[in-house]
Amino acid sequence: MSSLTPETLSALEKQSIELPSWAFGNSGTRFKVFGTAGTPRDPFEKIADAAEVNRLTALAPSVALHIPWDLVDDFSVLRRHAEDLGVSLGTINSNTFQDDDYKFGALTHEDPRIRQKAIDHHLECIDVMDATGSRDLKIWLAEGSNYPGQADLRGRQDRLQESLQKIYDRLTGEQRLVLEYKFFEPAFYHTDVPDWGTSYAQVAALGDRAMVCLDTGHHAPGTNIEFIVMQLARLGKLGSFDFNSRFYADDDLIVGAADPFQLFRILFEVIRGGALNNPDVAFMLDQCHNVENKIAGQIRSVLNVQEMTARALSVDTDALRAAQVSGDVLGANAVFMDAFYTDVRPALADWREARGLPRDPMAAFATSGYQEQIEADRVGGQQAGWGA
Ligand code: PSV
Ligand code: MN
Repeated sequence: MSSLTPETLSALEKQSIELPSWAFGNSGTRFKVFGTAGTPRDPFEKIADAAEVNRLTALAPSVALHIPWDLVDDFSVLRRHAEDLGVSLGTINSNTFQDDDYKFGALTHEDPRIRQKAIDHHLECIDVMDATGSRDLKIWLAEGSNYPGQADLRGRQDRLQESLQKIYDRLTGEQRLVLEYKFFEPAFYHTDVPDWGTSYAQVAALGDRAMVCLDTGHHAPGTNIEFIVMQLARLGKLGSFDFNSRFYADDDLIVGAADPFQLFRILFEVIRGGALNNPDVAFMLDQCHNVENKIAGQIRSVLNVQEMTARALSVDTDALRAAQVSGDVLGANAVFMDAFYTDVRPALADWREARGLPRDPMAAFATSGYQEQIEADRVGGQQAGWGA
């Protein structure tokens, strides 16, 4: 007997989490990027690995691309390749953090030539979106300064608005712009989009199809992230999530690994705010697997999100509400914690089996032979990674 209600199972069946193409490439720290056997050499192979995650979990039907890392001659070919493997091409991520011209900023730069170059890059990303059928352009900016007095904070904010407006004006149809924030790194004194409020102010000035992207790893320790989720959902500006975990800074570790209870609390507010399975809110991973197997790391990640969603859906909201209204502090907390502590894993395994999926997708991947096959096949060429 499943401990999950039919309503919970029907919500879980609709859940989808987009995978980042860069999760399948090599990554590391500023000290070392480790190569691993079987790592994709091009976007086609990255998509094949992402499709394997989806085949075993039915949770990850789309793949986000990063430009220029994932540039190909003909995106209609890449799109067909993805569709043949049962996945689609998702969010397009721009990159203004790997060019010498952007040392002092891109969309905020003092020099109009460099600003225009950065704007043009985003317009090219929208051309890619036209070809891939992607809806969202996700912008994360590495811009800021390291020393007090180094930069004109106000001028940069104004230029950012102007640049974003030019990008936004190029969007057509259903296309959207989602602006990510991050409180520091690579700039350490000030960052031009450091928090949800700044992202909100910038996108609100653009229009309805500009939204905020909340990367769970981009907050100071102790930040109540679920409060931000609630507020953005309430304001209708929660465009997307980048899920990951952090222990110290922007670690890009497996979602739910550092603090599963935080993930539970975030998903509770997602559900409360009507954002679960809401087409206006994209759920993505933004992770790098430096030392663990990349495909298994992505499988573990989507399963963690699924598991915490199942727990958050299990909160007895009537009992919670009654306790809240009557001022029963500990009663309300107990209702909340009961759901968090409920082990839904056996029920999820039964449910997967009933749908023709592996009970344990991690074990299924380990015995599938897929990893051995890509290690044998992917010999030679240059493994994908930062800048590749
Ligand atoms: C850098 O912090 C980052 O992880 C951002 O979160 C972006 O989403 C990602 O890189 C891809 O550009
Ligand atoms: Mn991110």
